[in-house]
Amino acid sequence: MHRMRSVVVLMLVLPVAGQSREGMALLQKGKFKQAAKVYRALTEAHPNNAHAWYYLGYSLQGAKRYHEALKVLLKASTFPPVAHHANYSIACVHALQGRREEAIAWLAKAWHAGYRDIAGARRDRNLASLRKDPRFEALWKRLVAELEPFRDGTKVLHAWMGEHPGAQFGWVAGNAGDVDRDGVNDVVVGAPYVRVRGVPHGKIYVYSGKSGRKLIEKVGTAGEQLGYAVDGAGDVNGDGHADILAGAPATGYGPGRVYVLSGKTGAVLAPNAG
Ligand SMILES: [Ca+2]
Ligand SMILES: [Ca+2]
Repeated sequence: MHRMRSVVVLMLVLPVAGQSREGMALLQKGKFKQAAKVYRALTEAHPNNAHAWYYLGYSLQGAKRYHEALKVLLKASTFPPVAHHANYSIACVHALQGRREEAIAWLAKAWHAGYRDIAGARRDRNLASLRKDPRFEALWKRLVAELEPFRDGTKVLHAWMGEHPGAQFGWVAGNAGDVDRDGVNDVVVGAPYVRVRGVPHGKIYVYSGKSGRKLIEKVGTAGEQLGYAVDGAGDVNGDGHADILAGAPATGYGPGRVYVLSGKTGAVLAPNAG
């Protein structure tokens, strides 16, 4: 696994202004129209705020105001930090309106801007209209094949993407050991800036090394930034399932913790307060 970054790096990833607490809270409640108002005001006050543009587009999409959503998302897609999310959302809007060709073209753009969550795209209800289109699977196959020349001798077996911009999914990743006892080691990933009502709870994910399927997800408590460090713990409780170590430094919110989580259930086996 990667070692913890220095404090200097940490400061660079502290809260993004575009992620308004009020807007986030509204989005989490599915109140897309109200969220759109909040983000509209934010884009007016800060026209270069990439995240505000993206969340405005996302809110409009949620509110089914597709025409406006497209305009805003096209603007958001010009900002590199959110381009992959914006392009993906544009694909969703096209797919929702039955424009499959455009949707597939924008999925390719999302990929080239850094989008990698093929499993998420396959599940996404917004893309349901594409699932029976042979071009949908052919696209992923072609794009994954394109990656290979960039990595000498390395084949991409699985690629996952975070759920929220700014959540720092992939800040750390490590070998979890064989969590589900299928004979193949699994992968643990931290996303320490997953926010709940604007507060960084953090989250960890465990994925099957064999299928890429998500095996475990666990959100931290308020402020603790779970997933700032992750690693395999070995089989701590002797049940045959490899267990997980997860650090939660709670910078600025209180004492940190290190958790040992059951690989079988995701339950906390041992919390150690710092
Ligand atoms: Ca496994
Ligand atoms: Ca175990």
